[in-house]
Amino acid sequence: HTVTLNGLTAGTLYHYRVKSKDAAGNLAVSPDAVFTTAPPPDTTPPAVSITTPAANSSVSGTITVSATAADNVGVASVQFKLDDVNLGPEDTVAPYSLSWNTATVGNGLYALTAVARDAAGNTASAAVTVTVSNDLTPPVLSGATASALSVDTAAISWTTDELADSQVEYGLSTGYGSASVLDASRVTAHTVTLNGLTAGTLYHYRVKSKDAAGNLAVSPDAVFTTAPPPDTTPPAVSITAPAANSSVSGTITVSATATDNVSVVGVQFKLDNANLGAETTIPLYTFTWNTTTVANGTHTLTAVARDAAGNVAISAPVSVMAANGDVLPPSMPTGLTATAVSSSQIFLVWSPSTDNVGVVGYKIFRDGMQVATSSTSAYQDTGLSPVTTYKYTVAAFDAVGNTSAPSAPASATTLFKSAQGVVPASAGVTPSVTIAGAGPSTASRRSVSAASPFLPAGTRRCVTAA
Ligand SMILES: [Ca+2]
Ligand SMILES: [Ca+2]
Ligand SMILES: [Ca+2]
Ligand SMILES: [Ca+2]
Repeated sequence: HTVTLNGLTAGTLYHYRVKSKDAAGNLAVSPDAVFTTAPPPDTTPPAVSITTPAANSSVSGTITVSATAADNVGVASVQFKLDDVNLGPEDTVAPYSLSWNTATVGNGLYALTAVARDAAGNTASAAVTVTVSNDLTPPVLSGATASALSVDTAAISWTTDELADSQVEYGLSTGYGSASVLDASRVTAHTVTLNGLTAGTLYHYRVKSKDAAGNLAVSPDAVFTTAPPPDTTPPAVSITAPAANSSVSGTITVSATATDNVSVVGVQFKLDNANLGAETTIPLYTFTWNTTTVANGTHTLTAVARDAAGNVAISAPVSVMAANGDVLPPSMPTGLTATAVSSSQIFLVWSPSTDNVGVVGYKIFRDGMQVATSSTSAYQDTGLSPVTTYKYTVAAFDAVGNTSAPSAPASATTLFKSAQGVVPASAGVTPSVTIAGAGPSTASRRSVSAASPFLPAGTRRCVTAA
């Protein structure tokens, strides 16, 4: 038996029972049973809206396109479209989104659409208009220069008209071969320091900057030269005038020649190791020397040349003889002492004088009258009278007769005259000595009057007369 029921209400629980009657009219009725009609068909489309990007916004680079969608039954998928062309696959799982690299299309206006579909095939769409505005222009590089050069470093600077990263390629040729580490920070004033360069070497370089959109600009080739290696070679210097061992007087020109592998900065003349004037910095290196300012005699001239790196060289010494007229007297002798050493001799000694040229000797004055000269700072005056006081002064003189002031006076009194004689050793004899001579000479010894024979030579007795 099959009976089709029509005109039922959708999605409704129905009770039913079936009945059958045989040919004899016997009726059978089933127990109650139920069925539910199929639910009513989904005819309600989903609701959909684009959450990003905002309508009428400007977009660039890679962005996220996202939408929300809802349905009375269930959203089956969301399909994004760009100007009615599918953009990526259908998204069947919320949240509905898509990563879109806007650089894959040209700049301009686009319609972004999200189409939501339910399982019944109902669809709905929402659209926003966006402007794709990607940076398609590389930075403009300008002012690439190399500065702050040292023996092994260089600073490369340049500017860009927009924010961009920094890198420098460099090498010994336009093939470069080396590159600085990419500085990814985006700036408009770029500086890259190159290290580990070779001194005194020409380098080729070019600078590179990439904007945020990846547009790369590369400068033309340029060059720089690192600073030369440090100068460790001292100058060479020699005195060209005056000639060695020459005699100089008055005002003369001292001159030197100096050379250096780089350059001579200055030459300092020296006299006896003391600076002679200021350093001269301009070739020819000369100094005007007034030789009368130094003592006559031998002096040593040297010249010290200096380069910019501080290397110095000293010339071979040149000896010269200063020979100017001497008008300066020696200094006054001091410390004069007078000591009587006998009845006829007084010993003088004093501190030596000094002179610009040299002390030749000393004049000895006794009681105001010059009585002698001495080449040393001592003198023994002789031939004096016993027990007599003498006053002395001394004055120093140089080779041309310049004489110092006289020293402070010193006085001494000669001793009593003494005689050496022989006294007999006989008991009971009273010795008698007659003072008849001066000094312990043989003659005076002989002149001692005594009643005894002369003693053998070398035997001495001294008797002082009272
Ligand atoms: Ca629906
Ligand atoms: Ca750009
Ligand atoms: Ca040098
Ligand atoms: Ca003198």
